[in-house]
This record gives sequence, structure tokens and C-alpha cells, in this order.
Amino acid sequence: MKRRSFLQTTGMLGLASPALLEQQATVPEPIIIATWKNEKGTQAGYQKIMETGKALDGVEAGAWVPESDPNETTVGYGGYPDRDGHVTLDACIMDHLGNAGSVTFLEHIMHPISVARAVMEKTPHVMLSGAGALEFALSQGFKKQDLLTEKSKKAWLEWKKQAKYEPKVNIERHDTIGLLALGKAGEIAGACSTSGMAFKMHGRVGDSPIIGGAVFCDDEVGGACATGLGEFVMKTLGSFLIVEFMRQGKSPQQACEEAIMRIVKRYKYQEFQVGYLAMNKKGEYGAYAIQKGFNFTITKNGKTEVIESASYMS
Ligand code: SD4
Repeated sequence: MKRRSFLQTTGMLGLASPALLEQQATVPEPIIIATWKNEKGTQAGYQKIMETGKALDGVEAGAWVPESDPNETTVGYGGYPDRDGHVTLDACIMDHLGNAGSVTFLEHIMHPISVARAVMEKTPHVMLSGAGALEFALSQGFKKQDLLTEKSKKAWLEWKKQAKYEPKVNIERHDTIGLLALGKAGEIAGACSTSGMAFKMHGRVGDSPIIGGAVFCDDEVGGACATGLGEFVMKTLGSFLIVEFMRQGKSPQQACEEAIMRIVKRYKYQEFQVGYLAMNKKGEYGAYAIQKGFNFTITKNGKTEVIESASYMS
């Protein structure tokens, strides 16, 4: 017997209300999507959702992969430092109940996403920053580590030879991971983790720890996440905007396009990249970017695919 007709039958026997049955019958398959080419991240996240059922566990596990990969130079360990040589990390996480946690300007901790989750689950706050975030992380048993690899140090020393004050985003090379997932109950969660813009000013914080900026989830609607020039994302509160567009009836694709247009209409966008990813509660997703070259990764039904995003500039 198919699941839907089984549910209908049991419903007729008075075991559950028709509304609940309809909801159960339309729960989509678990799915996880991530910005850029992050196959190992979405696979790890998907596997976690299969184990625990929870979207929140999935997005956290997905972020762990680039966070501990020394070759990913824009997330966690091996991330490019700021202009003074410090690797400073931003991350945030949000669940389907509207709970959120975030860390910013955090140094020495390999998995900032898990510190963000601990902020969400173990403190009355949403965001901890800098020395306070580190102190909290250490109190929670996280290990203090040197995150600057030889490779990233070399790149920084090379950059210092010219040391242009204004750090421009290289539109070809971003790996900040933003993730959205639907768990086994169809609930949504989102996460983001980054070392921020390479060679940024010391103390600079981007969109990645900003709830509503780099990540926003609303279990009535869906979720969105962002990558690219955080200043544009923050000025337009991109992920929140996308979720609100979806609430108004736009598809994830239309919502991402509208949010990019908001940037394009107002700012000098030509040399910068922003990429958005959105997913609704049906598991439909969309992506859009300012520049060509943005892609995203999806794992569903155990299969993983990297998809090129459409963009405003050709
Ligand atoms: C930031 N949004 O710090 C991040 C950078 C990024 O891919 O996404 N790079 O502004």
C-alpha cells in the first residue's frame, strides 16, 4: 500500500485529522543544498540527516567539512587571514523554531558553526563576538588551535607586498559555505561559516554571522543563504528578504532574482559577486548571482549534483 493511501485509510478510521494527514503525506524527501562546489559537505550533511533525522544536524555536519579542510582558504582552518595576519571567523545557524546562534570575529576555533550552535542552545543570546566568543568556546570544551596554515600565510605575505587597502572580492574564488536543509519531518534549518573576505581590515565582520543576512529560515516558508560580498548582503538583509519574497508567493528562483536586483539597482555591483540560494518547504530550490561563476551543490535521495547558477551579468 502506498504511503498516501495508507494515511488516507488510517485517517478514515479516525486515527488522525485530515489536515495532519495531508501534511504528513506531503513531507518532501530530506534534502541539503550548499553554496559553491561542496559535495563532501552536502554528503556529510545528508548522511547526518539520515542518521538523526534533523536538518539542524545536517547543516552543522555539512559546514564541518570545509571548516577543517586546510585547502579551503575561505572557511575555518586554512582560511586566509585579515590584513594583520589573524584568521577571524564568522558563522551562524538557525533552526525551524526560529532559534538562532552566531559567532563573529572568533579566532583559534576550527568549528565556529558548532560554537554558534552552542550559543543558540546554551545561552540566552544570539551572537557572541571576539574574545568573549573564544572564552565561551573554551568553556564548552572547544580546543584552541592555530588556524593559519603555511599556505595561507604565504598568500598573505605575498598580498602584503602591495597591500592594497581596499580588499576586493575575487569574483572567481569564494568558498564560504551556506547551507539549507529539510530534515525527515520536513523542517528547515540553515547555516553559514566563513573566514570572511581575504585580507579584510582587522575587526571587519561580514554578513555570515548575521541572522537574516547570510542565513534566514522560517518553517512556514523556507530558507535562504548567501555568499559573496557581505557588505551588499548586509545592506539589503538578503536572506530575510528572500524568505519574505517567498512568503508573498514567489518561487525560490524568483525570490533570489529579486534580491539580487535589489543590490543591482542600488549599488555599484559591477566588480563584486553575491550569490543567493533559497529553498521552500516543498524542497524546491533556486539560485541567482550577480556574476557568472556561482554554483551550488545539492544532495537528495543519496545523489549529489553541482549546478551552475544563473546570473545577472553574462
Ligand atoms: C563575507 N560573505 O565575509 C562573506 C565572504 C564570502 O565567499 O561569502 N565569500 O563577506
